[in-house]
Amino acid sequence: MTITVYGHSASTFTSAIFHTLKELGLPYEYKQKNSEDIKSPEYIATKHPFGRVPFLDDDGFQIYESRAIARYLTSYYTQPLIKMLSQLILAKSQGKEPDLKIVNENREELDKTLDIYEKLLEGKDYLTGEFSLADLLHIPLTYYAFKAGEGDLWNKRPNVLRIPSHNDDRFQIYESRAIARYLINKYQGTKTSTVLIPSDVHKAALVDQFISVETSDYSPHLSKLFYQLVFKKRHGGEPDLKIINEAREELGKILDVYEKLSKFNFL
Ligand SMILES: N[C@@H](CCC(=O)N[C@@H](CS)C(=O)NCC(=O)O)C(=O)O
Repeated sequence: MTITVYGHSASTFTSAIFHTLKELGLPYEYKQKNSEDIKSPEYIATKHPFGRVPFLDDDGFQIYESRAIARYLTSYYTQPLIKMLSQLILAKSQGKEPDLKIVNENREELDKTLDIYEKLLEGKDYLTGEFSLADLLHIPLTYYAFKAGEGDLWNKRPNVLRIPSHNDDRFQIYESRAIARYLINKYQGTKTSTVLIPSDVHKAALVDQFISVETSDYSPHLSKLFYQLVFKKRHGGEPDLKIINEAREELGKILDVYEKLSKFNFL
């Protein structure tokens, strides 16, 4: 397993990846990239189409957007859990017999990962010391693991047992994207067959990547246009042409990159 991070030491986005890797205890190689490197046609064509850092290569799997990278790295925890639960919950709910080989292999994998977590969580209640998105992302799957009768994996480790999880009766959450993700994690596959976040770790990471692009590059400019052209007008205000033109210009640049990315019908 070779994880390579392309980044810059002064980049806060890159340091988010360093912290994630350190917390997860994962070894990695680092390549420092300066502002010229990341604007080179080669870097834009083969790594990051927006010409930025950080960028991550995990044994050939490539991904950009720091939040998506961080979430992808935490899937080292969720992957064996997903595979185990796909047998214990999903297969059962479809009237199939769970494949015990898959269950056992992934339980073993998870056991090793939870040993690392047990050490990481020594002397603290949460992964970074305070409750954060990192802990939140662990909640839905861990909750299901307890429901599937696999609670012993957590119960035998006093530090790991503090990962919030086992009861979402009073679970409350805000922020639209986090709510959507929680609902998908909890209900995907139970009501319809539409898959919004694929279980394949690479496909899921790429969905994250584009959710992050949407959050940081696409929606902010579009929101400004919407506010000026629709909301303000509706409430009798005068749209600000300077804001409209700036937002239009910025959005145009982003859509130019999308235009190049659109090989398929969907992102
Ligand atoms: N939303 C991106 C932001 C990445 C970003 O803006 N990185 C900066 C360095 S801190 C960069 O590469 N800037 C060069 C540029 O935008 O031209 C992420 O989270 O990865």
